[in-house]
Amino acid sequence: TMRRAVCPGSFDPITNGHLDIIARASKLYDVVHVAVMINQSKKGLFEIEERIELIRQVTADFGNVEVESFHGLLVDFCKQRDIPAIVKGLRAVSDFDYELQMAQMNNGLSGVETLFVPTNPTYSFLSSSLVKEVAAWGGDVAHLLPPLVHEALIERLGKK
Ligand code: COD
Repeated sequence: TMRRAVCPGSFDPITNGHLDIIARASKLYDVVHVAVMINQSKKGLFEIEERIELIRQVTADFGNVEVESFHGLLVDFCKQRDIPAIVKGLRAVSDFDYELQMAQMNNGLSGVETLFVPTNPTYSFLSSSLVKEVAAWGGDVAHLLPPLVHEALIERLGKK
């Protein structure tokens, strides 16, 4: 049977930091599901469908990554697809508190396990929100995003 894991997030948009975690997970599991979790209280820069399309394109070469959105609890996404493991990147101690809480809550809800991958130090300061803020003020973020995502970001910010 296939060993499955999920990499969940907002991915607004996907960064090299996310991509590094997904790439590493894709070497450890037969199938990696990338779940773009829908958060109604957070209006993103990119529509959910745009985020999915960008992730699909930049993960296509891995060959075992499936991308979809989900509205609801992550544990329900996992249950419906028989996924026993969540893979997350840990950037710094500041991530740890909240990630530990979510991992324990998710385990208590359904028994799903969370595995933490230490972020590549090149990307330890990187987040989608900082990238958007820097890019909005004209800062150079080309080295922090896949080229295709960078193009989409510049185009989106230019339109506003
Ligand atoms: N390097 C490595 N990994 C990174 C980096 C980086 N630079 N940046 C982000 N990551 C990884 C982290 O593991 C992070 O958790 C993940 O990518 C996603 O990051 P974001 O910023 O896109 O997404 P978040 O933090 O908004 O995602 C939070 C979730 C959507 C996963 C969470 O809110 C959730 O599970 N929501 C669903 C509803 C639910 O089940 N709620 C109860 C939770 S107990």
